[in-house]
Amino acid sequence: MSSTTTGREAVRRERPLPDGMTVSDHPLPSIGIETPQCTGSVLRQGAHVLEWAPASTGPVLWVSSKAEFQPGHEVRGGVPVCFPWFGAGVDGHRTPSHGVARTSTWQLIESGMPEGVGHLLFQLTSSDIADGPDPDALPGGAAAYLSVGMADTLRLDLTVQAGTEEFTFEEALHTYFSVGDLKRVSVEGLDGLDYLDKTEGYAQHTQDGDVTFDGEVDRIYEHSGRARIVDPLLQRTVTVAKRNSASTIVWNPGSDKATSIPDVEDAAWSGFVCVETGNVREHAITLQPGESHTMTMVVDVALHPQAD
Ligand code: TA6
Repeated sequence: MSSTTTGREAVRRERPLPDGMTVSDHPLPSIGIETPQCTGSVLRQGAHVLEWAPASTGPVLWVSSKAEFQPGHEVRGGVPVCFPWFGAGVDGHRTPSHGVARTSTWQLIESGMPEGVGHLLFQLTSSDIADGPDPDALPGGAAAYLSVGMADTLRLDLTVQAGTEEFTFEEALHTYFSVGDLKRVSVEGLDGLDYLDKTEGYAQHTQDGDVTFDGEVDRIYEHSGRARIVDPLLQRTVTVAKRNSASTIVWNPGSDKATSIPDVEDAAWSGFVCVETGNVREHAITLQPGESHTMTMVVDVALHPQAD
């Protein structure tokens, strides 16, 4: 494939897409999905689910109005894939932040509409990161696969396969959820759990009750179950279920820090919350040659119309 192949040509050359899926080059090479139950879009760069809107609830994911859609630049919103490290990595010195996967172009290796579910499977190998900031980030021929299943639920499976060498990695699906007004939102399911508070140098605390938001929240919870984002203004509860994930990261910059984030409108901080499915820090995964690991996230939305 010539280096000048555009996203549209690349996707066409890889395989014809099923009805309901369309290729676009703007703002970045992406695949639009329309099923009987939802619409959505996925960027080739980062195998990055950008939009997901069930017909019954409307958009569930948040994308910054100032998101930068440039090749090799992280996109603020949707579901960035953090891999093979989270933040600055376990040693605190890795760059770019959150790893090389989210700014690399993954290969589309499967697409379909099984039983009306929009399905895409992407692959990331060493050749896909060779021209990036850390060409050695996938040792021994390791590879990653992201399976996307879009319907009235959103299912993502991130599978990592070790190659010929032992491979230790962190991972997270850094999901940005739209909310009506974060000051009125609570996150349930984390009560009584220990967490590391990044705003306090990773000091350890125990969650007392539901998570509420008054200022910056940046916490890594010891959590392998479900979390629920209860949104009274949008009159809905978003449930984030998962498998093979020991870390739940909850993040919002708050009003003060939001002003220092160039691709977030100052006032936009109250319109989203990140509830991230991951395995980070002491829950980094180590695979022996030939082993693989799959982390799964399943999101669904329940409406609860109520007198506001
Ligand atoms: O998910 C929490 C976090 O690690 C925060 O510390 C904050 O840095 C956020 O990710 C955003 O990271 P990004 O690299 O997307 O700006």
